[in-house]
Amino acid sequence: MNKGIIAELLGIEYPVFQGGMAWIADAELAAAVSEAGGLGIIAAGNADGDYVKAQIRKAKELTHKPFGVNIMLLSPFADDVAKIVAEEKVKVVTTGAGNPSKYMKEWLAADIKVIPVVPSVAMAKLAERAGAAAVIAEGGESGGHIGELTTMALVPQVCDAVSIPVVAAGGIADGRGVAAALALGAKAVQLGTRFLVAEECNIHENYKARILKAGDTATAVTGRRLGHPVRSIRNQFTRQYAKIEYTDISDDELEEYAAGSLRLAVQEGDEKNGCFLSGQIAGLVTKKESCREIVQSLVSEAEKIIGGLEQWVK
Ligand code: TUI
Repeated sequence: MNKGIIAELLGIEYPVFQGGMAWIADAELAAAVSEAGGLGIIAAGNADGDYVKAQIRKAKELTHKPFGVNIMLLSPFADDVAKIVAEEKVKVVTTGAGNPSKYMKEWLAADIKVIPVVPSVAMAKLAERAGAAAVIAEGGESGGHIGELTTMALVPQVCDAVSIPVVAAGGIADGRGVAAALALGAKAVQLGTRFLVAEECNIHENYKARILKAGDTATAVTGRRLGHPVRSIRNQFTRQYAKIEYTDISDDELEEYAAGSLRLAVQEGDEKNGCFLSGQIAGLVTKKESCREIVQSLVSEAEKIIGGLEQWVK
């Protein structure tokens, strides 16, 4: 079945991306999503080049289907990782938390499809001019580092502003969200929170339990003062951060307070001091499933609502 312009462009079966979640999206998760017909994405996060290279090699062993690598542009290792994805001839690179322009030439020369996350129309236009194959318009309902606009407002405005395909992200966790995104003009979707509880997602069980019991108002945003707002599940970490954020604490001390909190959540399951990144849609995520079940149910639910996907994503 022809699943449209994005699937064709990337050689995948369904227009469903798994978000490149820092510390979380490893080769096993990415390969499982790609094997299920979506686009699995390894997160480079703040990891060094050796780690990312090893994850790429592992994913190549686990699947022959296309997968991507997400480069978090605030990482001190972004330059190294940018080189490695070109050397390893990764099919798709997504970027987050910044402007990837300085790497575009090298990536395009390596025949990589570059798909930046954009929080605004201006960034989407910039990405298109720089040679992006598509853009991911991510609304502030997402977990992790977020922009100002909501998915509902951002996606149609980006769709009207660029002629490359748009992938919608933020606040999508089931077939209704997929159908809504396509109705706004997107040609594909990216989900993070729903994949957190996938059987193939190697995070601490406490993290999965947090997501499974989260309701609609479970998340909060920290880090606005430093210019890097981050959405995560409310807990002692977010409450303490909120308490000190607008005191006379220095930027360095504030940064120091948050340093390591994501690792504590993902690897230690530290309910008090961990930063459990999550989107606002966590309330819809109520059961553990395989990546295959997740991808299949997203597609079949969306098809029930809007008919065959093909006519929406062509
Ligand atoms: O990048 C994400 N989500 C993330 S990155 C991350 S690790 C982190 N930890 C602490 C502080 C910051 C990051 C956890 N979650 N999503 C994609 C995304 N990109 N959302 C928003 C943006 C974005 C923001 C500004 C993209 C481009 C941009 O451009 C600004 C400019 O003008 O350069």
